[in-house]
Amino acid sequence: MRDEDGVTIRLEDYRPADFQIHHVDMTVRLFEGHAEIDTTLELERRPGAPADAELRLDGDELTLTTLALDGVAVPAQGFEAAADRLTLRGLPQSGRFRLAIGTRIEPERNTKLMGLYRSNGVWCTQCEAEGFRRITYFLDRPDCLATYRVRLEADREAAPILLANGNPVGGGPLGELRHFAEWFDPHPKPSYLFAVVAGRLDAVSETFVTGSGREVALTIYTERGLSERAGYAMDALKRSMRWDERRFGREYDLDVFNIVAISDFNMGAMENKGLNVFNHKYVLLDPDTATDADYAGVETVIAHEYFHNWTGNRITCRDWFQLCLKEGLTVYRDQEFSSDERSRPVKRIASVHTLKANQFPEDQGPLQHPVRPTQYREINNFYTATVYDKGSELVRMIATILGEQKFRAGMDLYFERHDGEAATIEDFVTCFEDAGGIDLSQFFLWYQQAGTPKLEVSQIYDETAGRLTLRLRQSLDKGAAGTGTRPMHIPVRYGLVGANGQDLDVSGASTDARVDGDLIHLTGEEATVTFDGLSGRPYLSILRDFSAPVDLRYNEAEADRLALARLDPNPFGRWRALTDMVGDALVAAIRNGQDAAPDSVLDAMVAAAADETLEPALRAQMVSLPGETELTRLVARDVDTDVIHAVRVSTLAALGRRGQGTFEALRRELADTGAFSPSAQAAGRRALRNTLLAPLATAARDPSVAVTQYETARNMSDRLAALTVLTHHFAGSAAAETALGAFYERFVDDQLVLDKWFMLQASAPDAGTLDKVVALAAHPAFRLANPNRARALLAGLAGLNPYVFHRADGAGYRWMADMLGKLDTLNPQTAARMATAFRSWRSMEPKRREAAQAALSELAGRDGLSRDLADILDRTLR
Ligand code: 0A1
Ligand code: ZN
Repeated sequence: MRDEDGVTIRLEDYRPADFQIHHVDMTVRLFEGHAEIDTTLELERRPGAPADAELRLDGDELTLTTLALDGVAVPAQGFEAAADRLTLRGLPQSGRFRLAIGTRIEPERNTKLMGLYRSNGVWCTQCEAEGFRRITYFLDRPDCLATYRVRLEADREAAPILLANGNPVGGGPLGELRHFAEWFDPHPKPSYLFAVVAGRLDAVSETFVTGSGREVALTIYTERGLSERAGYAMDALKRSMRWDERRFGREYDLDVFNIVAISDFNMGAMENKGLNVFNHKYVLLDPDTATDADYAGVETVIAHEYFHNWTGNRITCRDWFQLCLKEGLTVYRDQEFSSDERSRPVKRIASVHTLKANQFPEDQGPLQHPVRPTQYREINNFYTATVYDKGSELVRMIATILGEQKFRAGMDLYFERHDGEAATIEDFVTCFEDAGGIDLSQFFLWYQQAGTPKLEVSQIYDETAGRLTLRLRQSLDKGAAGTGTRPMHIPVRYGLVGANGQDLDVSGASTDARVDGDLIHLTGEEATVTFDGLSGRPYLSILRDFSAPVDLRYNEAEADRLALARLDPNPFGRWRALTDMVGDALVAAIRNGQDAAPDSVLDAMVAAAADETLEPALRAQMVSLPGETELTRLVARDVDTDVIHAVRVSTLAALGRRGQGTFEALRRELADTGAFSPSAQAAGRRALRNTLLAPLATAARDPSVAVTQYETARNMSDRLAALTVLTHHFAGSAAAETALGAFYERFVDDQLVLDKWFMLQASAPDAGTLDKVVALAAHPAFRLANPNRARALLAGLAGLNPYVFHRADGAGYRWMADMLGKLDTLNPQTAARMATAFRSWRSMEPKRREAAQAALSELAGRDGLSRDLADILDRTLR
């Protein structure tokens, strides 16, 4: 299905494989320096497949050692073997047959971290999307489901623990030095969910009893000496399992559930059936080394991978174009879990913040693609914010449109209808049409049309008639993906807020659209909604809870925003009004050469921080200024990051001056006393207290408040917050250098904390940062081959530090391009991912734009780039 150019894969070319693999029997023999894999496939020609169809198995950097058909070596004319393909001809026309394939691989040399590799001595695998073909030849596509029996053999010293998917079925010694273990997974699965792990690992275990009384042994494995930090992850796992039973009626389906935390991993984690493999960053926590954000991240990722057991594993994807079928849905589920476990409005605000920060720029730039793409060159490059986060928003909109009960009925139908299948987005959406008795064909455009729709809102109030008229208008540009611009079905949740802060009754609205209580279904280009009999002009709280992922354009009076920020009964609405006001004020200051945002806006932030009717976590969100990266997005064209930096810093200091008394009192009141709790409530108090640190310290032009906090901190959230203020606002000062040095000494043996140390320095908006980063790249603790460490430095600079990355002299771009070139030779997937930092280069002012283009073009012109990196660079430059 590859194109003439040999690389483009298209959705329209999908067809099922000619052969079916019913069962896989595998023996993995691990040795120092290499591994031998013996695989027996139980195959059958698919009914209707052409009689002359060849069996074409995928491979990637493989060496074939043996090949036998039903026990007889295949003669040379019967097959063709290359590193990336094994082709067999003349296979039986009917009935099952067995193909035995031997391969030999070198996990130690696998720096791509795809397939079987070694991380800190531990053998582990990553097979999504196309890693299984780096272990053996296979129909490495998600619609080929098979049962697997796996036997692992290894040295007993080097690998006392031997794990694979499914349930353990046997094991024992093999002579004096070696041993084996056997696993059987009864659930047919695609190869991307295959996993084995072997090594010296510590463990924590607990038992979980499912709703129907089945006992499941839960174990989390870590590198030696770290299992004490897995307690919170275990707790999160048990809560996830219970939640999925309650909320979606989904029970776990094997006797064991294993999680392994490893230190070299390209992504966050992987949902392999019964054997999840995690980047240890999303497992290991304790108060001394992890922040509250880390705790929330672990909870979310543990839940996400667990939820995949039903949405991804039991029902998988027909092809990789359907990736959002499992990812969008599973993100929706993990977000719902966090909302139920923590605070719904705080979680919603955090998700919207992430969506705008990561997905909006993607959707509005050169890497734009529909939630369900129709073509790709390298599937690894489609694990994007659009597939995950916008994909989740689409599921959320379906839930909003159907309402809670019908949505649940649709989910039940989906599980019932497609369990054990490899499904499509059409299959998924049809379940909600059937369960909801509703036509979602227009809604389906959300999966097909790329780009963020604009939603323009205006209002007219007729004083004498007591009539409010709302106008809504949607539009969608043809962006880089070149998909359609047809009007979509946009659910717009709203409220009318009276002067006393009460929601008015809106049931009497008259409209040319469909209005369902507080939900306007905008399906045409425009709609008008009219409310009569009002005794005064209400405040319009629009797009409550961000009911659709749109770019809201609402010419809202500042007085309305100030009022809504104070009294909207919908907490999301309060945050929305305030942050839109703050964002607009900063953009105006940046564009008009003003020093800082006006006092009226800052005072509203101070008031929000002090509002005791709101939970502290929400107050922290409301008193946070947008970061420089966010401002870069908001300014959108002819961006000068020096100006952004200057205005943001003066605004921060101005905020500290306006709020000084309030903030100091709050910080005293919220001071850390008593024992550490990772609860959302305790974390919210820390968040509010720590958010106030930067404005206070910058206003005082004095780091001492941060120094004191650094020295007295009793947990990582407080310590890191103080260190961030020191390194980012007092860079190069003795106070900052002393604290950085002390931090390094204290945590020199802790890989996860050292990542923070690298990232903090790379993300400091300071003229001296680039030199520092160059030196850090030569630091003995820096390892480009470790994705977390590489990300700390490269994404710390290019993703979190626009002031330095977008330096007018182009030095930031050149450094990044150079590092990406080096990283690409080791780990193309991670290099490609980090190269996306260049995606907004066209929104820079001309000088920067030119410098970025030059750096990008130089890199793109190099010989031997990976397909991963070349794909990102080509699309970014196109
Ligand atoms: N399915 C995983 C994400 C994932 C994708 C690719 C990987 O390759 C290195 C690893 C993980 C998830 O959504 O959690
Ligand atoms: Zn996922």
